[in-house]
Amino acid sequence: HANPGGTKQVSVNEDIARGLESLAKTYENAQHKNEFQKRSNLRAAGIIRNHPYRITSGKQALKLKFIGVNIADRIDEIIRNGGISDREIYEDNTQARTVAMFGDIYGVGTRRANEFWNQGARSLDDLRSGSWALSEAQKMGLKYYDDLKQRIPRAEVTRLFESIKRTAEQLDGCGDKKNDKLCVEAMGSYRRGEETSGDLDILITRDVSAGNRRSSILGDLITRLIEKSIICHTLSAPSNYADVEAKWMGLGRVLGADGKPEGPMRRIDILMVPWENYGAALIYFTGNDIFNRSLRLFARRNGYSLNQRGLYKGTVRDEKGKKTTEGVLVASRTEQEIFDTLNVRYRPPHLRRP
Ligand code: DCP
Ligand code: MG
Ligand code: MN
Repeated sequence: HANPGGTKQVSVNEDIARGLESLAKTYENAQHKNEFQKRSNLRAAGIIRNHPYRITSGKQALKLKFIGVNIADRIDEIIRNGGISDREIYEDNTQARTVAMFGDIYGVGTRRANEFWNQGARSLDDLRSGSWALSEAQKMGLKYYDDLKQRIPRAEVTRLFESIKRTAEQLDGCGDKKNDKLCVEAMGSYRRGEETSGDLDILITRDVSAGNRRSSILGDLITRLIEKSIICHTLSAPSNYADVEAKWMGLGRVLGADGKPEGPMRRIDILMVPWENYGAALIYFTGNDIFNRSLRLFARRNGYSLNQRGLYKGTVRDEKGKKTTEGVLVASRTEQEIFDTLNVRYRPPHLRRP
């Protein structure tokens, strides 16, 4: 046994553990925090410190639980240089920050962000020049990087929403007078009453209860919004604008008093749903996502299944939890109906947190 007396003793791997801890600290100090990297370095430091025998190489450390190739490389460096140098800390810090910045580009995930780094990109301007394989959404994300990073003040969400709602109601047969009532609501963080929003989420349905038309207005609405230059780019269009359920995602901004675009570019999501599913869509699109997950879990534990279209009873799932039978729709028209059926008290949007 390496520590026969059982007394507290400095680990035979103390230098390696300290090196990994100092690396973990750089992640903590990084402008973009990288919790995952920080925690994996700290966990590795603990494991190495408690290992009873001297670790002499990264390869040897790889055999230990929770030590991966990145940490193993670090261990080799520490052993080689007797610690982590300031230069290494700086380089590590820069990589973590840059990869996090790439990951903040709309449409870029962690994997792609790391690929950009490995392919030599070191700045947003590097990505803007050169021949990178970028999707249309990523190009827009890059172009409006600074705009899209900012949250939208509530007053601006209101203005943008009102201008879109007005445009919708001006469409043929959509005005209140024509008895073809259109419901246009601002959703997400805005409906929950938050002071700022990451984007503007809009839910639209057509009240068909008085025999009105069911048809979608989404295609016409987007066309009109582009003509008015409220909408500037489409990031994702529905496969068929005429579907009664369809989602559009894109970019737009408020117009000034002179009718000219004003202020930063903003993300806009518009969801058109059938009247029958309106309540379930309201719950889904109001969120937040954690509240949704817990309500869905609650439904499931009580023999139901809840999604953005409705609440179902008698859903059958296989061992993996995958649905094999959808079940029977029991509530979907209003939020109240869904809460009542689940036998939970109605929760107003501003309290929809887990
Ligand atoms: N939603 C969800 N699960 C997801 C994404 C979204 O349940 N994976 C639902 C809940 C969200 C709503 O859609 O509240 C709107 O999505 P947003 O991403 O726009 O999130 P929020 O509007 O809540 O926040 P933000 O202010 O950042 O836009
Ligand atoms: Mg939102
Ligand atoms: Mn959204």
